[in-house]
Amino acid sequence: MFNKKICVMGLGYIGLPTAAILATKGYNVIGVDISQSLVNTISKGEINILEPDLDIVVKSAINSNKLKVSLTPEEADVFFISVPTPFKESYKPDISYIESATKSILPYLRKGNLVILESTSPIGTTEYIGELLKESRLNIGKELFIAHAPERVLLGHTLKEIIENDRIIGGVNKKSSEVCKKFYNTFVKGEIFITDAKTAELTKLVENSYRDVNIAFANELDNICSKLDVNVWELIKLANKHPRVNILSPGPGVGGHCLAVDPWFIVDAAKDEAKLIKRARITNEARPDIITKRVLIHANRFKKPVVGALGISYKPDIDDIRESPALEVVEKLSKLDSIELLVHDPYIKSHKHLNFKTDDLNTIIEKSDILVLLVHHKEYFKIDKSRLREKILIDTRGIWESN
Ligand code: SAJ
Repeated sequence: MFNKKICVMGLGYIGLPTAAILATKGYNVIGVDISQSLVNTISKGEINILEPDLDIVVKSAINSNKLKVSLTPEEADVFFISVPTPFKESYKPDISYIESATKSILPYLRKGNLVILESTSPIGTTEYIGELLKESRLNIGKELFIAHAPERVLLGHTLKEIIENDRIIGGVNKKSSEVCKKFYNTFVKGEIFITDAKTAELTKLVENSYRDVNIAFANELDNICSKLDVNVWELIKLANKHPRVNILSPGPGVGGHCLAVDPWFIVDAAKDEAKLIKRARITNEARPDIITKRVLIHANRFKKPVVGALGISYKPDIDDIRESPALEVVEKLSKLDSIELLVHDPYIKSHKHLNFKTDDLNTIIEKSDILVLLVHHKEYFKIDKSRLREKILIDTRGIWESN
């Protein structure tokens, strides 16, 4: 089995660690990406994202020659598609990256190949890949196996979760599911459950929508508590003492490329039915504005206050700013002439999309009249609270207010 060749299309947050893991398992892996600079970086054994131990695994995979990277695919036994699935205007899913990755592997397909779609996808995408791949003249489901195996990893825990998480596999037919399951069993320790392609697609979307709806509930509680002048952190802590209550944490909104995107795919597919899912998205999307207004209410009491914003990434201890609500708050604040804004993030010192520069944490704490905590990075837990006594604190993550 391990002398098989694997072609991984898309070397992002999922594709690269998957390619590196497969290479260290002994597979011959060719990793493909459309970005020349990314291909150059990885071919040197380096990486461009912050993910524990990924640098070590990629370096060893490249050095052992088991992982090669390229701009174009090659013939292989198994093809992975792990490219982004964003949305376009009006929250319509955009599967153009999947389409072009699928078309680009067409000339390399042979009898017995397995094509796996790992990207989170709108309902019907796996079947559609089957349609596109008919051009290979291979009999789909008999000579060419196609399955959706949605990724489930939590950034920051990627290497462990790729191997340990249970997986859902939905093939275009039963044989495709079985062939795919057999392959995953060679590197996944978690249990593997087989279903059809459509159910696998919806399962993945539902997992992230479930979390989004639950966070929306927590965010709504924060909106309510702010109106009623109740400490939301104490409220949630107390309510969670009930054996069947487990409320998540409010925050400045919901970021990342999953929770903030995937629920819209369900709304798009079942507009009239997915009412709660849509409402949750709207509630979470409104949060950056609500937090910005909270800052302004305090700022208006000063002539030109110094506002220190702590954290830019979409969640703690990563450098990912995709759909980051913290970044949205910072961007809104950076447009105001009535305040002087200072920004800090331990993982993001500068970024081509940011129109502000980041400052030193100590300077920010010293100079700020108002401190708004947007991301609960480890470093912020270490701030000496006596230094915060004179400041107005807007703690969107509850690290100062909860105790
Ligand atoms: N957040 C809150 N309150 C909470 C928990 C999270 O505001 O109580 C916010 C975070 O700050 C962040 C956002 O939600 O902005 C999303 O963070 P996350 O840690 O919940 O999830 P992701 O987006 O990093 O990863 C999710 C995971 N899905 C689920 O937990 C159901 C992961 O397993 C998926 O693989 C991933 O989406 C994906 O790629 O789909």
